[in-house]
This record gives sequence, structure tokens and C-alpha cells, in this order.
Amino acid sequence: MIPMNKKIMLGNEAFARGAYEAGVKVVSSYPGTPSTEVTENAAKYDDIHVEWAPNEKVGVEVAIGASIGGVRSLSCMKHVGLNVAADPFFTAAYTGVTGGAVILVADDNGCHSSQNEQDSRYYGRSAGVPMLEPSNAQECKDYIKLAYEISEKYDTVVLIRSNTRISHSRGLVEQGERIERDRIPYTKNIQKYVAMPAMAKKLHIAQEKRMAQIASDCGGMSFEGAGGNAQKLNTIEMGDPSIGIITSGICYQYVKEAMSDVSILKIGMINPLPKKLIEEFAAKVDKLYVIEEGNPFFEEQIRAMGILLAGGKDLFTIQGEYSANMIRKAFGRPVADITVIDDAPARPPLLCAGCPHRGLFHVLSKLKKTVLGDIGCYTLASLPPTSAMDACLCMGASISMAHGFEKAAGDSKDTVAVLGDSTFFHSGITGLINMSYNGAKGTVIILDNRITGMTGHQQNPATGKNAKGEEAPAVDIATLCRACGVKNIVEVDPFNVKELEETIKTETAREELSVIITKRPCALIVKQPDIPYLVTDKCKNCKMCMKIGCPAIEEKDGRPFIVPDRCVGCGLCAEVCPFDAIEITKDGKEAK
Ligand SMILES: Cc1ncc(C[n+]2csc(CCOP(=O)(O)OP(=O)(O)O)c2C)c(N)n1
Repeated sequence: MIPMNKKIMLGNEAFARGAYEAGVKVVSSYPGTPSTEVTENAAKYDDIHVEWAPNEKVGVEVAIGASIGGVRSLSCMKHVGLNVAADPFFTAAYTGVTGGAVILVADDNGCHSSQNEQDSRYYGRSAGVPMLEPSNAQECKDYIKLAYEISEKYDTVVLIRSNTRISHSRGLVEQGERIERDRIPYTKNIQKYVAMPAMAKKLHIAQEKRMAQIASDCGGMSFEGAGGNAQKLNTIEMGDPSIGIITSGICYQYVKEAMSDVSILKIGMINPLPKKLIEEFAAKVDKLYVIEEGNPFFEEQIRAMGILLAGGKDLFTIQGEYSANMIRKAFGRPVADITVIDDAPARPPLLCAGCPHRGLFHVLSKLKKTVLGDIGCYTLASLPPTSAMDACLCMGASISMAHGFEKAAGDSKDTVAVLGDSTFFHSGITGLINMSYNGAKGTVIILDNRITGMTGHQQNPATGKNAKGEEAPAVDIATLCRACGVKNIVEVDPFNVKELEETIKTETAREELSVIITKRPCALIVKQPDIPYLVTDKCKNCKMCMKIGCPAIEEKDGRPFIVPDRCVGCGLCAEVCPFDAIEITKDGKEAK
């Protein structure tokens, strides 16, 4: 039986618990897999003000403001989110904090749900802030608590680095009490908080000094682990001295599983590195290796210390995730027999049955438009059968790319920008302001499905609810576009295919900037009637219905067939059928 104060938690749930116990008062984040659940779980604690910011930059700025205001704060994001927040982050690394300030960044080794697999560890090093990396759920909780201690002791922002496996694995976590902390009274300090050149030069020197201090202290740093026991942050676990491995985070777990007999230096503070401890460990083992997913972040620094390594990235890849078997193979040890079910049917990512985005991409594909796209569920429309997206770079890029494309092509009639509601607020709006201000032509299509769909239904400024699910003011997208100077704004139901097609034809033909807002809630929030459609005898087998890429439509005996259990009754297939051959069933019986 699990004791009362212990709970099996997701890594991200444990981070939230740690923030709660540390007395955090403000959390401001933008969703992004694999970091999202930290903020969602923090929102369950009444004692914490938790909000979804429109983007990561705002999230970090709110957290820094709360820190200057004297309370502990947190901002969470995925790796690419830190690019967006890099501006406040780098300067906050100079100014330091009043209340403890922690930024949590979750990397996506293996690109499970991201556009790249950049290694965020370089951010800690290049901004000059301490960075911690836990290796299991208990450490997620313990390390974030320690991060607040370090933040306030050394007057610095602290970065916590997680990744998909740490954030999304579960483990037993011992829960403690929340320690309420009095707000640190605000005292004006222009030299510290106004980062103008004269102050920034001094702040930079101060920052270098504190990092040097942390570098000299980190070898012996400890934290309060489960059972209230003090544990070392960076630890040497001596085993067979013929092989020594320096590792951290999830790779520590893989090494323990693959080679429990070897000696390990487990690094908990990944920036700055504990030089003395590394030298001490190197002296104790015959052959020293570094095992780290991603770039040779440790390896290059350790080699630069003048320490001889027997192996690192020459044995392991920079791309993707590692595993215990990968390590066994690299060291010539027998690999464990793992049963891989390789005859499981492939499940390519698809827009859901009833997804409101589907109608739009059907029309764009039919009209052969060049689509400068963006990041959200709708990115899936780039795949067959619609293949209706030509480019996708980063959040918010669609509008600016469409503008640049028009400047190259000299015409905007065959081009549209497509992005979702959350993405529009995140960073699309600045591209629209740019187009409006620079007198651009072009058509921007905003897919307003009333939610941040791709990351699992987080609220956003247009949804009328906040991060705690309470009623909130809703920003009206059309009014906002008008205020940006756009004169032509049309709202349309993306399931009304004929009207949508006409609207796109009219708006793209204009010699002016226009915005089309497709309005229909995500199929997973507002249920369709759930009465399936049926292909009738009128079908001429043109297969137009199959071109919309609905997962409910299959080919059976050479003809389209609507799988009743998958059809949610949205009726898009009936809309696009040129022969009116698809009809709704009365109660679903005819289709069975
Ligand atoms: C800088 C950055 N932050 C966060 C993400 C994670 N992310 C991918 S799509 C998306 C939001 C999509 O929502 P929306 O634009 O409303 O489209 P929907 O998925 O609802 O169609 C988010 C937060 C990201 N890829 N990049």
C-alpha cells in the first residue's frame, strides 16, 4: 500500500507540487508539449495565481514582475518557447530576483511533438544562470524546491530543464506541506532593475561573480529529498572503476538500467558544471565516458577542462532519444530481449472526425492556393490527401511568410496565410500589424475553433475562460483585426463549404489586405449530433468524399464507406459530394 503522503505522479505533476510546497504565488506560462501539465496541475492549487499568457515572452515577464514584487514565481514552456522568451530571459539573468524566479523548460528529444529538437541546455550556459535537471518524478519535486532556494540565495533566475520522458513518466513522490512565505517588501532599486547600458555593464560583472560562486559551491550542494534526507545534487556512485560514466536526467536512468555495475557521476546541476568533482571522478576511473542525449554539451566542456574521454558522441547520436539497449549495444553488452509488436496497424496523425479545419483545407486544396501555414492541429492538413500546406516554420510565422512571399511573387492572389486562434494571439498578430502598416495585399485566414486544440484544450484570450476555468473577458478577433487597420474582415462557418469557397475567391481577388475568420468550435468540445452519415446508391464512386481525409471514411470493396462508429455526423462529406449521394441516417440503424 502507498503511504498517505506518497502519490504516483507524472513528472509534470511533481513539478507543480514542488512549486506549491515552495510557496510559489504566481505561475504564468504558455502551453507546449511536454511542459503543459505543470501549469495545468498548478492551476488546481487555490493558493497559486495561475494564468495562461498569450505567449512565453509574456509568461516570463509576468514571472519576473512577480519576483520584483517580492513573491516566488514560475514560468513554464517547451524548448522552442524559450526562444520566444529569450529576450526577457537573458536580461533577467543580469538583474537577478527579489522573490525566487524559476523558468522551467521541457525539451523534446526525438521530436515527438515539435518542429525541432533543440538542446535548451545551451540557454543556461549562454545566459549565465544555474540550471538543474531531475532524473525522476521525486527529483522533479525536490529540484524545483531547491531551485527557489538557489534563486534567492544567489540572487539569480534558475532554469529547470526537463524533457518528454522526465515530464511524462510517473513515479512515487513524497508530498510535503506548503511553506507560506511573506512577500518580500518592495524597495526601489534602479541600479538592479533598470537594465540600461551603464547599469547593465555592472550587472554583467555581478552575474559573472555569482556564477563563479555557484560553480565553486555546486560540487557540494545538497537538497532535501524523500524522508527529509539531505542528498547531494551532483553525486558519485562508485562501482566497477574500469568504466566511469558522466550523465544526467533520463540518461542516468538508462545507464543504471543498462550497466548498474559501472561507476557513475550523476549531474543534477547541469550549469555550471562541477569541475572539481568531474576531475575527482576522472581520477578514480580507468575509462571515462559521457552519455547525454542531444548535443555534446557536457562532452565539449569536459574535454575543454583537459580531461581525457574514452567516448561520447563518437558512440552515440545527437538525434533522438536513447535507451538502455542503445547503451548496452555501444558497450558491447548483451541487449535485453524486448518484444516489439511490429504488426500493429500504422496510425498516421490525422485531423479528427468532425474537425472544423477540414472544410477549409478541402477548399484551399481545390482552389490550389499556396498556403503559408502555422503550428496547430491544422498543420496536419499538410499531409495527404489534402496536402494543403506549403510551409510551416514556427508559431506565428504564417502571416509574415505570406507577406514576404507576396513581395517575392509580386502578387498575393494565389497565396493565403493560415493560423489558429491561439497562434494568432501568440505571435501572429504582429505579422498582421506589419502587413497593415506596410500597406500589404493578401489574405489571412484565422481558424477560430474556440480553444488551443493541439496541446490539449487550454483556454486562450478568445475563449472566455481563464486557466482555472473561470469566466474571463473574451477578446474578439474580428474587432482586434479591425483595430490593426484591416478593412475587409469576413466571418464564415468552415462547414458551409460553398460560402467558404466563395469567400476565399472574393477575398484573394482583392487588391487589399483581408482577414477571413472561420468560426466553429473544436469537434472535441462541442459534440456533433453523433448520428452517422451513409453513402447511398446514388454514389457514382467519384471518391470526392475521400479527398477530405476524414478518418471515418474508408474504401470498402472499391467504394467509399462511412464507418458508423467513427462518424460524428458533421456532414462535411455530404457537403462536398457532387451527387448528393451521402445522407444522414435517421438513427444510425441504416448504416450498420
Ligand atoms: C513557441 C511555441 N510555443 C508552443 C508551441 C506548442 N504549440 C503547438 S501548436 C500550439 C497552439 C495551437 O493552437 P491554435 O493555434 O489555437 O490551433 P489549434 O490546434 O486549436 O487548431 C501550441 C501551443 C510551439 N510549437 N511553439
